[in-house]
Amino acid sequence: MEKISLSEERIEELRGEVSRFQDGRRFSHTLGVEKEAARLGELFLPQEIARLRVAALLHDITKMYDYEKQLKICSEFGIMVCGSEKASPKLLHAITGAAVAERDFSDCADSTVISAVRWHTTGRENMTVFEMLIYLADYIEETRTFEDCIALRSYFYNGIEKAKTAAERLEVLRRAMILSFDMTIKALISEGAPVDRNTVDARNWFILNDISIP
Ligand code: DGI
Ligand code: FE
Ligand code: FE
Repeated sequence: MEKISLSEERIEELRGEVSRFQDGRRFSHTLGVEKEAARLGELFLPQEIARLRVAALLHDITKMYDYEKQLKICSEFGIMVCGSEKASPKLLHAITGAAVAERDFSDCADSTVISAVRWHTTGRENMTVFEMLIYLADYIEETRTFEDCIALRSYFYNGIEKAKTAAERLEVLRRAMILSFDMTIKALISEGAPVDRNTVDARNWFILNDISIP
């Protein structure tokens, strides 16, 4: 694993850099994800809190770019855009975000951070716990006011309050991940929108597997 140094000063500076990529609303969301990722880190990966905060700050780095710009970045990086991503342009920001994080923030984005940015929208089968925490933080951070986000936040924290052991906490995380995919897939179906295969694979994987911390 690459060695990166993440001082408090560098994280503070990164916050300023990211703010230049985002309008006020999006940046508030980013700060909300940073805060939530740190909270989830306390529960599951206390050694990784600094890196989780960096991944949270970078996760939507290209979200403000329009479809044309997303496609341009993909072509610059030689990334093939498949049919599913063309049909759902919102999926592109996770792909371009990972590429831009790797190119422009290499002093603080190692492969763990980059993969968390890459998979924060759809999830994937065999997700790492680090990826799960960024995905979940994005869904439940405090500035999100959609009904599904509020429901998932309550479901998760009510479960955590009752969980007594590390294994029980991981089970709460697993169930929260499944609920998130169920809600996203239902919403996409009700809109008549395509569901990315990674989202479906992720849901099935969480249903069939227990989570463990390596
Ligand atoms: O970038 P954010 O708004 O913070 O959140 P995000 O990266 O989770 O993106 C959320 C949007 O992406 C939301 O409109 C639902 C959509 N989305 C998530 N998973 C899928 C998806 N859209 C399609 N078509 N397929 C998916 O699997
Ligand atoms: Fe996003
Ligand atoms: Fe986000």
